[in-house]
Amino acid sequence: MTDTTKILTIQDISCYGQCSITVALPIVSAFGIETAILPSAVLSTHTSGFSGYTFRDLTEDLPAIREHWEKEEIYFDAIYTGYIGSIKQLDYIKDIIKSRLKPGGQVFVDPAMADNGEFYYGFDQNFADKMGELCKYGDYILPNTTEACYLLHKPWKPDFSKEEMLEIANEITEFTKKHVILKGDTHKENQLGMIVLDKNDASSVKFVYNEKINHMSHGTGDVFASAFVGSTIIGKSPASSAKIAGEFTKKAIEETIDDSNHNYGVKFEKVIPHLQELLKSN
Ligand code: PXL
Repeated sequence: MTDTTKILTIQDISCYGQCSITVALPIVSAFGIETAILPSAVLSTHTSGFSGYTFRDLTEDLPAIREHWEKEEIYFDAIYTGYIGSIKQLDYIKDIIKSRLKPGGQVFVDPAMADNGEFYYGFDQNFADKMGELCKYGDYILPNTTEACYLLHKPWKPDFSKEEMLEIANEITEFTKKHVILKGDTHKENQLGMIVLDKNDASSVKFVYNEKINHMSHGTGDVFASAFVGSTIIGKSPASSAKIAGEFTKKAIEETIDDSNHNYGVKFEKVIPHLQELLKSN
């Protein structure tokens, strides 16, 4: 990373609810990285646990924003995508990557579309198949097991064995240029794990674990992905970044767990002041 490293994140703005851009912008910025945003949609809240939310689709703004950035010669060192508002945007995002990513720049794709065996509201297999095409532009992909199973057209279950996780991680390499971070390994008691691997290096496979907190929270995938992107860009290895992001997310859940009124997201803001300690010890 240099003083001028710039990243672009493309995901929705959920005005209330601690997810997507309202998580990515503060977390990636906390790593000292200049962070530009491209909102894929504006919603009054996120779609998990709220009803009657507004949804302003910004699909047709994407090419117009790209064209303006082309005129201004604005480029990015990395592009990080999350929740995407429509199928058409997936093609527009490929155009943005081709046009605005600096040579040698890195792409992070979090195929945020499903969890716990189900699609988020509004997504389906057709979307997942198109998302798979965007994933193939990724130097890093960060699916949970539900998203991986939809990408692979495989049945999902809440608990996969270590061998099954490895099989999914290997199969999902079809959808990345290089790295896989497969989240949601539950085979070890009281631990939440992930598999981190580089598809071009058979010896790179690592299981990374964090203590499991038994609490269902929204937005944790976005907190994890944002902390992973920040750590990777400042130069940490994929396995260290996964550990740091896992610890960051675990601490955010711990900050939230005793507040029964706070079930829509996690209090990641309380963890930002501890980021430097996390970086030093990993
Ligand atoms: O955290 C993923 C996410 C992002 N954006 C919106 C969502 C969700 C999950 O439900 O609804 C709008």
